[in-house]
Amino acid sequence: MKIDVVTVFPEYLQPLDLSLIGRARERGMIDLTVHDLRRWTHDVHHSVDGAPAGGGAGMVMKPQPWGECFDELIPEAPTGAAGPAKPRLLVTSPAGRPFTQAMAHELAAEPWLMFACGRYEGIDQRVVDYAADRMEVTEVSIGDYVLFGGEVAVLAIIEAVTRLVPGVLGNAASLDDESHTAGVLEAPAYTRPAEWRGYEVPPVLLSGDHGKVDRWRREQALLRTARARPDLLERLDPGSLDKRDRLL
Ligand code: 6GU
Repeated sequence: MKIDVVTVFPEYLQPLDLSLIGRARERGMIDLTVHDLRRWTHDVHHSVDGAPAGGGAGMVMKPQPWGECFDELIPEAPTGAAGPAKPRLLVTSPAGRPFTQAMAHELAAEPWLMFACGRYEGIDQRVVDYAADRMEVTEVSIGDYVLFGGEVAVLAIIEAVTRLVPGVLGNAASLDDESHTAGVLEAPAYTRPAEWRGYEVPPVLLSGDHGKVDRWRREQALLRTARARPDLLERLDPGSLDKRDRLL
């Protein structure tokens, strides 16, 4: 998978050199490049923003550097070489479509993702409209709160997406029952020792009875979901319920 990130703060994306994503990049499974938007400015101050049309507080990212960035990074016509002609463009915005595990799966199937990190009061809307006439564009948000800019959102999205790319995660089985894949949250986890500061690992987990362990985990998962995310239980597909599930 090819990933480009365009930002005015490339240093913000340094964590992508670390850990599992760094390893996936070294192994060639993820081809990720971070670009400084100021590379496509021409004035001495490398300015990327301007006052909002119509007035108001804050600054808006101006279209010119974004346009020249797209011109350079995205070929106008297929070159005939291998690889996709156009990326799927993700523009970060608190006004975007909510990012979910389902969208992570959708993005993990794309051959080329490009992230445009919005800063200040956002990017001039014509950048989005221009791109949408030429490629698939999704404005995306990671939750109902406001960040200074999209960089942290892009870190979260890239982490959620790349761990679904085959070969990136060491143990693919850990993708199966995790929180949000099954529509309910995961049961709590424990490890050794069996007793710690007077707190015990639930004895069923040490019983060796896999059937009982599965049933306990299922009940804990439903209980946890009812407490922390009742909205998820309401949206649960009745077909995913087991006849032994007792909904509280
Ligand atoms: Cl993607 N960007 C910004 N600036 N704030 C956000 C967000 C994105 N998602 C939630 N809040």
